[in-house]
This record gives sequence, C-alpha cells and structure tokens, in this order.
Amino acid sequence: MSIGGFVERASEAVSEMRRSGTEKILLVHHDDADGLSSAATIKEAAEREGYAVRLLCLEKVYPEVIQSIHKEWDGIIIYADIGSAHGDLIAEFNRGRNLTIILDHHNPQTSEDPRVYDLNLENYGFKGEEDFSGATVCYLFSKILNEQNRDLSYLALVGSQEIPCGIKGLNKLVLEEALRDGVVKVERKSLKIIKLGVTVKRLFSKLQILGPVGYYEGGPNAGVKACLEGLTEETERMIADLEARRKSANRRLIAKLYREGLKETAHIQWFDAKGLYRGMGSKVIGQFCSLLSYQKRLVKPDKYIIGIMDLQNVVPGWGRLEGSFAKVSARAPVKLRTLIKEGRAMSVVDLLVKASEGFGLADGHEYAASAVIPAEKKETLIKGAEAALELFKVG
Ligand SMILES: [Mn+2]
Repeated sequence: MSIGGFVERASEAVSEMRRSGTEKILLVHHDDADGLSSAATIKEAAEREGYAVRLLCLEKVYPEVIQSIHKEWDGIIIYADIGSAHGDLIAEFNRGRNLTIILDHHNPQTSEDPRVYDLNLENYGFKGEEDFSGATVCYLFSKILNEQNRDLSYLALVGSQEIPCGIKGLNKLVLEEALRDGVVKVERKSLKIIKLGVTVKRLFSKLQILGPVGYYEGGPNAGVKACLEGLTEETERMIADLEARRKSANRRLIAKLYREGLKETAHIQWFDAKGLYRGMGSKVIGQFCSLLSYQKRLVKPDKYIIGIMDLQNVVPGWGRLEGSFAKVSARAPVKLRTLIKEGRAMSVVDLLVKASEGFGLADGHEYAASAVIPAEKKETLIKGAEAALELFKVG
C-alpha cells in the first residue's frame, strides 16, 4: 500500500494534460455530495491553471452518453467520483481519442486505452469503501496539478463524509493536513471550514440534497458553487423546498410499505416505488433504502433490500435518452453486513452486477450498490438476484 505509484501515474497524466495543448475540460461528475465536492475541487484547480471547465453531472454512466461525449468532445475529459466501474467501457468508446482521467473510488475495471488514466487509489492498494472518497482522489490529484491547491483539502473531508467507517487511511492524512494548514478547525466537537463558516457535516448534508434530489432542477451546479463559495440564502431556500418534497414522498412510501409489506424471495426483500419520486433524482431511492435498512419493524435483518423506481429519460445538460429505465438500489441490513465482511454472504455490488448482467449497468460497494436497467426488466432482475444468491450459498 503506497501512494508513490499514484503520484507517479497522476504526474504522467498532468504532463499529458499540459502537452495536449487543449484548454477545454469536460468534467463528468457524480450527483451526490462526494461527486459535487469532487467536481468543485477539479473545477477550481483546473480553472486556476487556465482551463475552461464544462460540467456534466451524471447519476449513472449511461453507455449512450459516454459514447457520445467520447466521440464529440474535443478536449480533455475528467471523471470525478464516477467512471472507474466502467473503465473498460470508457476505454472502448474512447479508442485513444481524448485524454481521459478518472478520479474515482468505486471498484475499478481495467481500461486498455493508454490515453485513459484511471487514478483510482484502489489500483494502489487502498480501499474505496474505507480509506478514501472520490473527493479525496480529486484533492490528491489537484495537489499534483499545483501544490497551492492545498486550500481545497476541506472538500476531500466533505466528500469523505459518505464513508461509513469515519475518517481513516488517506482521509486521516488529509484531515491532519487540513488542520495543520488552518483550512478547518475543531469547534465544539465538529469540523468547521474556516473559509465558508460552515461545518463539514452540514455542508455534506446540504449537498446530499442539492445534487441527488435537485438533479433535474440545477441542484448540482448550485452544489458545486456552494462548495466553493458557501451556502447563500437562496441556496438554503432551494434545499428546504427539495427536502420537504423528498420527505413527503418518503413518508408516503413508508406508509405504503407498512400497509402492504415488502415483497420477499428466499434471500431478498424488495419493493417498487414506481413514479412516486418523479421530478427528483434517482439517488433518493438509495437514500430511502439506507433509511429502510434501519427500520427493524419493516425489514428482516438477514435479507438483501432492493428498491426500484422509474427514471426520467433525460440527462440535464446532455439530452434525451432512448428507452425507459428504472433505477435499482440494493442495501444490506446490519446483520448481513457482518456476513458480507466475513465472506459468508455475497457483496451487494456483486449481487447487482450478476443480477443485471446483459441488460443493466451496476456499480457500488460491498454494502450498497445501484443499477440502471430497462424498465421492463424489473422482475427479471429480482429473479436473477435470487438465483445468484442461491448459487452463492451452494458454492
Ligand atoms: Mn463517492
């Protein structure tokens, strides 16, 4: 486990950026708080170097979108907190065309294109579920771009709030650096970002609403702005409104599940929210499944939780998608997490990858994962997931 390999490879990527002669960067980033912190870090660092940065926020790596941007974009493409899980696909679409840099912590796939740099720290022995977030990789990369970007360390800490085990590994080093540099300070047991006058936790939770819930309404751009300039009154109002709508949808769904229960197979408990979250980004279903995993009266502790919702077939800033899609989220309740950790149960990401093989795109972590599938494949996915779990038990 060494950061040396990363620094070496990232330095090569930076040299290639400088050699490329282009000043244009398309920054493709994830929609959650980590994705927004990642985007803000790279946007700011790249603009300081004179690059013109265009943002494209994606909830998911849609092959259709990736294919079109690698064909049409003339400049550098950077993926932030997204992309690693589909590095193979990205390389296939890129075919040596654009210099592409992936800064992510989701389980990486090997990419065979020499112009695609996947700088995921998992490739260097660190764990993307524990040691670093997307924003951490972005921060470490931004420092290689220019050591002066050390003032952005707080963004790595904000993004890393999504890591369930707390600050450890590389994140701990970043925290120590941020404290030493006076970028953050401990105030009443919480970490305050000096420049923005807000705590790391508070900014994280606001971003977690702005990007995912406000995905179709300019939330991601407002979030990136808030990362760099702080929360304005207008942004706070937008967040309050989004939050109220999400809460009301969550309440309706909880009530429905209490009334009707979840559907069950031998190893899975699942539900379909259909169009209940219309107008909100698809991350809301994952957040709901996380909440649900702690509802002891509703869920069984040893069965995988799968939630489904219908997707809108538009990607803001890109265009309309062909076909109708559904978003699938899977979570493991606490007891199941222990079994997964011990290798006695299948990881949640493996489960969704296997269950959606051939028709969907899945990615995620050991205890949480999601997939996008064609809307008509909902039942197929549940059957496939059950079959995969049955096979795991036998094996
Ligand atoms: Mn992330």
